[in-house]
Amino acid sequence: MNAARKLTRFAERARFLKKYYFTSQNGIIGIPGSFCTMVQQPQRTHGLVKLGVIGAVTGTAVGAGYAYYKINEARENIALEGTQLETTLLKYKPPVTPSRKIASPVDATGLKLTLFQYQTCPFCCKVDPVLRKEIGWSSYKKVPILLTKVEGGYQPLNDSTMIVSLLASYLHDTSHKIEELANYYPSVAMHDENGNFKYEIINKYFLMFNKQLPKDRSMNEITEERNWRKWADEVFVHTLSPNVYRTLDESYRTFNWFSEVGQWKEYFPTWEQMLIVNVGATAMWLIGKRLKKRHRLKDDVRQSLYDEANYWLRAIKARGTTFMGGSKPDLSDLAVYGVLKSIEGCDAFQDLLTHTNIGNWYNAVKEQVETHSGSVNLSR
Ligand SMILES: N[C@@H](CCC(=O)N[C@@H](CS)C(=O)NCC(=O)O)C(=O)O
Ligand SMILES: *[C@@H]1O[C@H](CO)[C@@H](O)[C@H](O)[C@H]1NC(C)=O
Repeated sequence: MNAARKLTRFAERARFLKKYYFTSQNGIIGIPGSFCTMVQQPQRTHGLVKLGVIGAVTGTAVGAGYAYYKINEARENIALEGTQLETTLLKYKPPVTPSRKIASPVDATGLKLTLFQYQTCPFCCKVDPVLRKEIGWSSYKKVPILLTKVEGGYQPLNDSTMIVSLLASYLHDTSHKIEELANYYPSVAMHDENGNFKYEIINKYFLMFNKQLPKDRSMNEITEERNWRKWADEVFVHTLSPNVYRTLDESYRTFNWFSEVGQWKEYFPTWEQMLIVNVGATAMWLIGKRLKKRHRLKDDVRQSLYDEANYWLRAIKARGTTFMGGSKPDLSDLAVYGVLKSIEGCDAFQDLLTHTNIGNWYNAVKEQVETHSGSVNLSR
């Protein structure tokens, strides 16, 4: 099982998931990369085992060796429970060439940021609107990662939600240093509800207001914003994969779109690109079915997508404002927008526009994001 998991993860990260990244010279933004499978939990590989994709690897010898290794690893992980990772600075910038640089004329933050991302990854797209953002140098292996230039080096920031919370906290009170704020968001060792070991930034949805609550916002609004951001990460995002990889045909179209947006033609030889699209589309179509079960989507997965979108829209309607954040998008608007932005070129997105009213809200956020890129006052 574990060998299988390793192989799957390897395949995921391997060449066919080409990454690119971005630098913002004096402020905000980044852009395209490629695609994100959005299958993060290890349990997903059990399906693949059944599919016999890697049956041969699970020989008994390997199995026994692995079992021993795993038992030890599990013991060590239990000993780690509750401990925090040190936040380390990089002395030098990793030698990667940005695929795009953005210098905003209206930036007043003085921030120098480099975003490592996949263009069509929902988590990455969440960071995109606030700012935007390759990773052999990092022991944290997911994207997005944001590199921020600080005194004496570069501070890597790990998780999309934490990145957004940290930057919003910084913009709220720029007297704080980024590296100080990073210490307020520690990665803590823990075991999740399935007993899997992981590091979690427990307070990642919280902004550090430093005793000065924003004057124009009620406690209730702040709490709501947090809950909706959580909903975007824990509920809404899970409706995507089963939808964009719903049928083999759809899965192919989705991959062709990734290939376009990620400019795979420029980055891979034709044969490799074909391999990626074919293997990727097929694998994700299969994995999509597992994810549908795991996240208990309806038989008609589109319906689940529409239902969640409508749940979101009803809440905005109840407020009587254009955005969840009022007359300007707040961080929850940006989170939901980011998630949807990652599937903009998919059939599922078009269907969502025809079957729900989300287009008005989506375009309104889009306009704000596009006209405010580089602005300090993005989330007010
Ligand atoms: N909680 C993380 C999730 C990020 C994530 O799962 N990123 C995917 C791409 S969409 C990834 O890098 N996966 C590689 C892996 O899991 O090893 C966040 O919000 O940033
Ligand atoms: C990011 O993750 C790496 C590896 O898990 C860790 O060493 C580093 O301290 C983390 N960064 C922050 C800011 O927590």
